Amino acid sequence: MKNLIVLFLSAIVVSVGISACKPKSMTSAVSGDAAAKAYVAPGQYDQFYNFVSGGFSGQLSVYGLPSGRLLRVIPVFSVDPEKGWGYSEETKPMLNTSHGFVPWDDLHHTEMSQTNGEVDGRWVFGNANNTPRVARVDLKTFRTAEIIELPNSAGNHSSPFITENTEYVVAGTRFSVPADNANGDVPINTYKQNFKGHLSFISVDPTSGNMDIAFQIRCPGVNFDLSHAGKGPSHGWFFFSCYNTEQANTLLEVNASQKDKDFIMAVNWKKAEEYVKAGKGTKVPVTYTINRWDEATHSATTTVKKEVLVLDSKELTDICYMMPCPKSPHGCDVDPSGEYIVGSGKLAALIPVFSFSKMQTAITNKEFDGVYEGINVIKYESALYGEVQKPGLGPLHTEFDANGNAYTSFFVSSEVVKWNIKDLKVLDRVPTYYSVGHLCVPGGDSQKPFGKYLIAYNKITKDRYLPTGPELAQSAQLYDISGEKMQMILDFPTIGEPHYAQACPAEKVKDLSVKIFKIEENNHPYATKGEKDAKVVREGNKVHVYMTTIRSHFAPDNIEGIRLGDEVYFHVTNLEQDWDVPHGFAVKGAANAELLIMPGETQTLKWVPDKVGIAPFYCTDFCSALHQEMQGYMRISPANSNVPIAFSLGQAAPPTEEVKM
Ligand code: RUQ
Ligand code: CUA
Repeated sequence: MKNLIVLFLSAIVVSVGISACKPKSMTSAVSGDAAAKAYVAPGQYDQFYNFVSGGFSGQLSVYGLPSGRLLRVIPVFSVDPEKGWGYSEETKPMLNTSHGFVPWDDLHHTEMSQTNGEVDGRWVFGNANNTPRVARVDLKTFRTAEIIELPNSAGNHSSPFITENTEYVVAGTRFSVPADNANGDVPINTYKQNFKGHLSFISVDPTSGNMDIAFQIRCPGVNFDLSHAGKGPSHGWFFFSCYNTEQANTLLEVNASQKDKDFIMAVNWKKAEEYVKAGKGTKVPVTYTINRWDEATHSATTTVKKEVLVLDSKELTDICYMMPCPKSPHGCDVDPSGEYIVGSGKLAALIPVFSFSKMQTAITNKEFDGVYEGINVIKYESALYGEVQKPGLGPLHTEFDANGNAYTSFFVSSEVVKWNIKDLKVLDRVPTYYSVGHLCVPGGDSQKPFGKYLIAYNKITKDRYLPTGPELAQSAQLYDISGEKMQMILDFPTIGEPHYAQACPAEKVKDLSVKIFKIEENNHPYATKGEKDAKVVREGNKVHVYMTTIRSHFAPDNIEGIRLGDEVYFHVTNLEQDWDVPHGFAVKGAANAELLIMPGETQTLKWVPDKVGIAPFYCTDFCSALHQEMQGYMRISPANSNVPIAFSLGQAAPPTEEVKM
């Protein structure tokens, strides 16, 4: 058996090699007619926003479709010196975890909030695959508004998928590990006894969007890979693909590929809610953080939580059910009707499509095929609607259009295959360049797909662009899917590694986009609302600079009286009330990044001077014809100096006594 698997795996490796060379059909070139479909004239807006996960960049990038224009990179889990994210005092708390400040993560999936099963354009969620977290990005500001950590978890991959009214965002642990309150100092080969897989159901406040963990479900020690919520008739259920049901703890590429079938776990979360209400959960001591951005104070705060409510799938046996799914399922996708659940087995030669209604009947009639670690396993045939035969090699992910069609990506055979959900017949196939992972159709995992385009996010780029040394940007490919046949119309590079993405019509987002922060609503404790209030205040060895910016100067721009050993906090308020006039702020030698301060906002840069002398500072963002003049000086004296604090603007030099500006 093992040999067979090795053979099969090496066959895959060989075929990857082949497909990654030159495609057989060279009809890949985007023809003039096709290119016109992706052309958006200068000054014209795109029709869709596309929110693309950045993978190991930890960020989220925003593209316009169909042009493929990169509109913005939103920092989420990784520090971003360009925007001061994780460098300014206000943003640092956003990256706090129970491990302290964590400056990086691996964002795999994005999911937009929904109302009545339709993308509503309010928020985009993202998952952290390393230090398990979920982020919420506010689409009014295109900023990360909240990051919540997940206890009892390690690697959060099957996330951040949501229910049809954004009641919950889910997260299932990718690595099973001992629970946080259990003794984790155990031999790794006691995996089967000691390792557990927890699912988190994160509630989302419908008004504020604030997240918290409503409850967790303790599950067997498998690897949860991907998930999707039921919709319409299956609303109330969630589906998770599981691999490593062998519960191997080493050489998973072989040891977790032993079984013919792993599982898709169906979770009745409405039932779980009932158990929570009935007091069936256990409060378990844990530590996790919730970091929230406050738009009024332009600052983040961290709350440390000490407890989580856990339901046990072994005791409450009607919450979770296993559906056997061929060969290491990856994608787990629910069609717009909510009736069909598509499992994509990475090593399977077919695509199983499960029927929600058949699954319900099977549960009622107890058509089970044994029990897996206390969880009933539904008979494969009892839950199966049918199989798509010979679709391609290495199916990964499926998206849907509004016309009853499914689109599945095939990593090994580098193609996208369109098939009909009802009769399971393959309708069309197009090559991708190369080795496609996720797909995205605007609204393609909601009840109301907008269709029109499909984007393939590829893992291997090879010869698609001009060479840039050993490292190449990953590629995305845009297909027009409005006709019967898919047609590639654009090929564009991405930031980091794109995994899942979301897209929606521009109208859902663009008119709500904030242009400035109103200065009178700025409640930052160190805000300076006019130049006359600018000042420098010493408090022990801390020096607070209340600074303002407006085209094209800082107030104050000459500062004296700073000493070695001081910590200097520049609280910079941008007084502009005009769209697209940020000012930047940077200090020579600061072990820090720049600040980029939006109109009406206050941000703080901490600077610890390390040398006696003069340190210049300047505006980093070209804001006016006299941007280059937007600069200033600080004088740093020895630790024992008695040069008093002084500051000025528009005077030749500050007198060495306190001055009024
Ligand atoms: S993954 S290529 Cu979503 Cu991390 Cu499938
Ligand atoms: Cu302000 Cu350049």
